[in-house]
Amino acid sequence: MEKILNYINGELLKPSNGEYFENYNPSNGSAYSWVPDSDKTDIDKAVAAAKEAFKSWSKTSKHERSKLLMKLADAIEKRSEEFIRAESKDNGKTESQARKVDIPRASANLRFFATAILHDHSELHEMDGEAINYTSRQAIGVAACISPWNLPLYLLTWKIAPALATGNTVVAKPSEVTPMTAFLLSKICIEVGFPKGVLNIVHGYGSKVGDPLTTHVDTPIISFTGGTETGKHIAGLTAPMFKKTSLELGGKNPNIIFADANFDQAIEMSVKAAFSNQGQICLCGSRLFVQKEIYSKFKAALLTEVSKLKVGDPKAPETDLGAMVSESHMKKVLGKIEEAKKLGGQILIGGEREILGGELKKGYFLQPTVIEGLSNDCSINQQEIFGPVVSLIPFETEGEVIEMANATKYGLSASIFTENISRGHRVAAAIDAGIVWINTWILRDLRIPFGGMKQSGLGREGGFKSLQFFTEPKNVCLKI
Ligand code: TXE
Repeated sequence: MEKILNYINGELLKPSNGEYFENYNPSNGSAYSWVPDSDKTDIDKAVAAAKEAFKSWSKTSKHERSKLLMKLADAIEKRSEEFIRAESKDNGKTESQARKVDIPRASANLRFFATAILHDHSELHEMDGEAINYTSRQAIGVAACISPWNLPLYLLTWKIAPALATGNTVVAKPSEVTPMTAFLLSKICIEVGFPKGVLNIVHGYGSKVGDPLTTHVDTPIISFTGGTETGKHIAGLTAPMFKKTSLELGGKNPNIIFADANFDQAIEMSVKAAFSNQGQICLCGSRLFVQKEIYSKFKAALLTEVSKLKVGDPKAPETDLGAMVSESHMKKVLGKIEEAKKLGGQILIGGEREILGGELKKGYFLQPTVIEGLSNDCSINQQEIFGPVVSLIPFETEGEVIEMANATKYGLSASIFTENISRGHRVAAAIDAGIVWINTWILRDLRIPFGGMKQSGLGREGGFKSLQFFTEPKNVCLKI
């Protein structure tokens, strides 16, 4: 089995302790590579390398940094089929999802921030002839970038691109469950001659590698995407150290269908919002609120569409849902479905593990599942399940659905389907969420602020928000 290696100071290195753990292919349940079981020693080495590299990288011109990031983007694009196959094998997601979304977005993230730095501007405040204030923004130091397993290369590049573009150096920690495409990226860095120490990638378990990274005295910036509990843990450790922290956490996003919605569009988007990437996207619409007048018709059409979804081999182009990321995550989701039944929920479709034949018989496949009959305040409608499970909830009035939509600890995103434009804007304004879509879902412009309210996170990423996060403003006041 292939051994994945850490990428530290421009070299591919074994973990200092020589230990590895197994990495599984979720579609057949078998181990296929070894992941470094790194620890504090590796983190210390990586941070030291990044700190040293910061001295020169922070002084390179924007054009030079931009050119190097564009080279990385081009190299990923050139080898995109290899990345697509690797992402699908490592994560269980369909190759078509990786081809359409994950891998093109990784290149797009790098290109977006490589060019954004060329179009940024600074502020100037004049004081009526008495003084001029100008505000410059400078790189901060070593950024710790911690990414999850659901969109492995996509979310890793979403963090490292703005961090590097603004002149910081990086120690990245990909999820231990999906390390492969980050490993491929480190090989590409070597191929394109990325300067040593500027990007470092250390693999390993969350707390064993994550804690020494986030609490390291030389990592003043932390960018994290993952579960809310881990986010709380990181915030608790790093707040007393006054680190600049961005936390992108979970969601329990409402998808609201009014009776006057474009029916076909609402059905199509609701299916996509519930089951894309096996429901393992923080933006998934897992609470589906449908207005009473159309509830029965909507439910019937939804079930018809869900019954057409094909769970199968992630490599096959006709597959809609691939495998869940890990056995433990699949079991967690199955446990939530059992809990839903105990709470009185009716499973309208799905609800079981899908056993496929041949080589895939031990794969972690789940059926797309629709549940009805649960109150909005029960655990299933309050906790992030992060699987192909959607809960149908009827509502009568606009006021009632706004109240239910907001009655969670999360506030990441929401979708509203209505042909009444005033209602669309009114409900969007009333919903506690960082991102609201009207008549669509997950339509993303990389310039928009991305992030959540309440326990969905802290801060915003995206566009100039990311450039601001990874830089420190400094105001200079010049007396005239
Ligand atoms: O996430 P973790 P898990 C949600 C989803 C899921 C739950 C748990 O509900 O069921 O979180 O998933 C690293 N210091 N989301 O346990 O642990 C870890 O190694 C520093 C939502 O897999 O939060 C990985 O790289 N880092 C979500 C990253 O944190 C630590 C995406 C995320 O893993 C760490 C994934 C520590 N002490 C899960 N402990 C989203 N919002 O998109 C772990 N990590």
